[in-house]
Amino acid sequence: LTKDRYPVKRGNYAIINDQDVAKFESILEKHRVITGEETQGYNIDWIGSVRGSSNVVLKPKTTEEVSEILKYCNSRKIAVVPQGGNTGLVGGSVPVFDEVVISMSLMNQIERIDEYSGIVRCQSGVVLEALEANVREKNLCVPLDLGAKGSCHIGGNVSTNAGGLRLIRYGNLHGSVLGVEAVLANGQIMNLMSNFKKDNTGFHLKHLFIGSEGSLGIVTKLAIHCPTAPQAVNLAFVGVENYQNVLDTFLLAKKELGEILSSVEMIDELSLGCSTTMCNIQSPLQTYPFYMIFETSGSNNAHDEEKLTNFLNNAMEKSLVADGVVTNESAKMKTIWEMRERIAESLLKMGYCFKYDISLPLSHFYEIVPVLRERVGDLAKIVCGYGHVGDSNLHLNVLCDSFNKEIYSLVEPFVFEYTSKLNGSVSAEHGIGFHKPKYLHFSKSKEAIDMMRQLKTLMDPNEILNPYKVLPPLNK
Ligand code: FAD
Ligand code: 2HG
Ligand code: ZN
Repeated sequence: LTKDRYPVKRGNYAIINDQDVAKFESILEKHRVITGEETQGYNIDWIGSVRGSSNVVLKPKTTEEVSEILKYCNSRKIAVVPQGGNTGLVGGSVPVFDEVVISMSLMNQIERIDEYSGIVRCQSGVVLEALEANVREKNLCVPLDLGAKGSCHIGGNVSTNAGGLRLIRYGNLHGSVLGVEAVLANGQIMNLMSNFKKDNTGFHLKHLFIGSEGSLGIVTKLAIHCPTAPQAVNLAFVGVENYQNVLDTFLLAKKELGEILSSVEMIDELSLGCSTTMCNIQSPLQTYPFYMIFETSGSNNAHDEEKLTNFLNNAMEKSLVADGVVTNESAKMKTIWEMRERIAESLLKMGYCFKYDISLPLSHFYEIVPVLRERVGDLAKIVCGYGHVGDSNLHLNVLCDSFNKEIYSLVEPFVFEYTSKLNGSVSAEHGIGFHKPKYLHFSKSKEAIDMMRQLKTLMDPNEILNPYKVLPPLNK
């Protein structure tokens, strides 16, 4: 499967033998060394785009165990892949060949929630939704929310610098994560934890681990600033006739909702059709070419509700919005969010999906969807676009019955070239993983890639950490 799609050669790594397994069993308890049939699920990614053949999954509980494992693997030149909730969308979380999987799922302890400062310290394997539930008890919220929250780990989020639905409000994790603890390839523990927002003590090394997708170290702990949970949340779901109106409605929202705006999403007609049909959800609106979600989070419900209602009325008066609803009823808000958050799952249920996650200037944001639709013609079932328009991040999806080489060659590298010509980013939030190393140069200069490689050599000279991912092969 993999060989056919991506011709890569297995690196010169050791092949696991019985002594290696015995060593792992001596570091961990025996039942935390998984071999054989049970390793299957750890070998395939969420979208079914990469299938490895690893026979060993390790489940450490402590930083020291991770350190022991890596020290040994480095000495034997055994390749490893760190795995969080395995919800990554770029094939980065699974082995390509027989790399040992280091699953972080048992490193799920929350160490401290400080309700005064909002600073939370935890291990990296805490599931995002569980972290959210725990901090809510102290009237805080995690500054990150995404459709995969029920499975993804906060450590996986940090390692991919995940964006999600509220980045417009809380910024990205380079701002919210105050410190990390990470284990380097040689087993050395890097304590870069901090309990403060302000800590300008030389180089901010933690940033190397935020978004480096397990290629420089394994994140074992982190400190994250959690803001106070909003007392009032309101949602508007609107139908829009054309993309220019999407842009102008966004502008109006920023002007009229300013400080309480917490999410701005856009969904095109085909994308919404997928989630409503596949997940059997009844949309509160008729069919429109575009839909937008505006969420406000504030501290006074009457004030926020009034503002959001006025915004909708104004947008309708200006003929920017064709129809819309405003709600703060939790069941109704849940339905609206489900229509948005379950698009990825719905597309997956319908066939094989080529996924592109690009940053584009807003003036050209949606153009690529009809362009690509035209380019692939009847070969694809659906070409659709949706995403975090408030952050200039488009999710472009090309759905077909199964992996199809002809479509593949029509969309890649076309999408990346198109993006690059507009000075966009070939990966807005999902990362580079296994799918995109050869396209990195469309968004990064040669000098930047060279420095990335030097850092990799410094921190992981044997290249045991997540090989075949992130960095382009040397001969490219
Ligand atoms: P995994 O998928 O297990 O791993 C992702 C990468 O991080 C891999 O390279 C892995 O090796 C590395 N890694 C994982 N844990 C560690 C660790 N502790 N130390 C070092 N490296 C590690 N992403 C967004 O940015 N925004 C979204 O809105 C969004 N929505 C999604 C919705 C759905 C339904 C799905 C399935 C995915 C979505 N994603 C989104 C992508 C994905 O959820 C995120 O990339 C998420 O952050 C991955 O977390 P994870 O724990 O599943 O990591
Ligand atoms: C989202 O925002 C995710 O829903 C997934 O980032 C995007 O599947 C996609 O293309
Ligand atoms: Zn997204």
